[in-house]
This record gives sequence, structure tokens and C-alpha cells, in this order.
Amino acid sequence: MIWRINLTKHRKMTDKIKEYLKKYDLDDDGKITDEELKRTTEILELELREEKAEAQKRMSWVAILSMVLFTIALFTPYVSESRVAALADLLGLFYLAQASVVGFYFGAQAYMSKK
Ligand SMILES: [Ca+2]
Repeated sequence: MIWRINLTKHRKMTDKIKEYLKKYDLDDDGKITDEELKRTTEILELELREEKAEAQKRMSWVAILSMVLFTIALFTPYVSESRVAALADLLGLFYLAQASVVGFYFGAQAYMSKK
């Protein structure tokens, strides 16, 4: 039982090594040099930054769309006037929060482009 677990663990390890080789060995010679490691790390960092920027962009789009959809929903007959009046404070905070998400996105963009 124990050796079997060790075997699967070993297989997992070799799979992992293969995976790393595939990822980091840019010229496919089976060795990972410092140069390759450095370059792959740079590529991974770029990809991560891109992913992060993409997530922030999606977040700000959701914020903008939610503000627009909420405003449209408030003008439909399904929401009564008294309910809007009761939720006025909450709605104000909602718009402020959504707008600050969008503002933060543009601020971050400006900061990143300056850096
Ligand atoms: Ca290599």
C-alpha cells in the first residue's frame, strides 16, 4: 500500500517536472538555464499583469452597467415611488460605491501608465 502511494506520488512529481520543462524549457533541450528561467518568469509576470488589468476592466464595466440598469429599473412601474423614496439613502451610497470602483480603475490605469 505504501509503495503504491509513493509510486503515484513519484509519477505526480515526474509529471510536474515534465510540465515545468514544457513551460520553462524554451529551446526544448531538456535543460532549464538561468536565461530561460528569467525569460519565462518575465513572460509569466506580464501574463499575470494582463490578467489583473483584464479583471479590473471587467469589474468597472460591471459597475457601469449596474448603475445604468439600476437607473432604468427605477423608472419602470415595477418600483413604486414610495419604495424609491425609502431607499434614497441606500441608492445614493450604491451610486457612489459603483462610481468609485470606476474611478479607482481609471486612477490605477493612469498610475500604471506613469510607472
Ligand atoms: Ca533549454
